[in-house]
Amino acid sequence: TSSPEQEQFDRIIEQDSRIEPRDWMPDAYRKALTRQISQHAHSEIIGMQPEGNWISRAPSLKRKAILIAKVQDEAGHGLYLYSAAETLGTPRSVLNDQLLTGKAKYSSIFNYPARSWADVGAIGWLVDGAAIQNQVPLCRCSYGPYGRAMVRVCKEESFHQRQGWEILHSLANGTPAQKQMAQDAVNRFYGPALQMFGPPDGDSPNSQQSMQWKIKRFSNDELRQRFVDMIVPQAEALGLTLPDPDLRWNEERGHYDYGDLDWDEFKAVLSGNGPCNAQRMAHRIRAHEEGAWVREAAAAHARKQADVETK
Ligand code: FAQ
Repeated sequence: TSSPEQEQFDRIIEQDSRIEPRDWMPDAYRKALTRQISQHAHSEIIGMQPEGNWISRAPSLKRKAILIAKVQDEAGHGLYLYSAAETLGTPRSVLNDQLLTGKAKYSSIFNYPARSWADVGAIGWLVDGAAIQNQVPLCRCSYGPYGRAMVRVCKEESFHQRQGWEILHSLANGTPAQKQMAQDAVNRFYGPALQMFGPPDGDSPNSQQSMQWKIKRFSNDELRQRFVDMIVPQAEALGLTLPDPDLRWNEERGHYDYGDLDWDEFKAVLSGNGPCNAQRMAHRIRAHEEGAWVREAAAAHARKQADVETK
């Protein structure tokens, strides 16, 4: 019962080749990608807020310059990803409306506050670290524009992770109060960072189909495990601990075992009841409204340019 188009699509997926914007694709594939890519874009944009909060209070000019560059990179990732999402046919204004009206999700992690300077370090190390772990396999995503966007994004995230690690390293080797600040930040961000990978596999409605389509290459739990395995030795190198009494090396599995995460908290955050959901949305809506004149000016400029070109 399969159409020639469907067969061609299946062949491309089977051969690990790429689907491009003008290729035929099943509606559900288009929809799944639009959902994931746009939510990824929204995450990058909302994700500027926790760290943006520290730009004016960074402890030195050098740290301020680095943080500005980092937050600007996130804006770039957001724009890049909106462009990739638009190639699937939904205009950016529609995707943006979905965010502003609360119909589209963004990553749970950005609903937590950045309370201290050490949090900026923990975000870089753990949040960007988790983002890389999740996004490196997305470089091989079956949809061309998304996979290609991820290549550059991952390079920049690697720099972000190192800057976060370096902030924590300085604090962990500073005064006892600074070390405590670093430990406190890690304690608060560890669980939420592990939840960035999404619900456990048994509770992940989209995974199976996404993996068949080679959008996702690994399951949520597989990537979470890789992340835990990566950060345990890094935490040791920092001289900090991870807040999980069940964390221990499992010789048989060749992985670290870790304790259950608070999935009730995750659900609460996803349904809008995290510590900063309301604040994040209010800020984004305000920024969008205050940016109206920029969009109008850009559109007027584009019209003028088009006029010049046709004359
Ligand atoms: N938060 O069936 P699954 C960054 C939703 S990195 C909120 O497992 P899927 C960099 C999920 O959307 C962060 N919602 O879904 C940065 C679905 O709901 P839906 C962004 C979550 O898609 C660093 C439902 O739960 N990265 O921004 C979360 O197969 C520092 C069921 O879940 C990406 O978006 C969550 N944590 O797997 C920026 C990566 N987890 O849509 C600034 C691309 C799940 O059906 C500063 N995305 N949900 O209504 C992905 O890899 C996947 O979409 C997953 C979820 C793994 C997030």
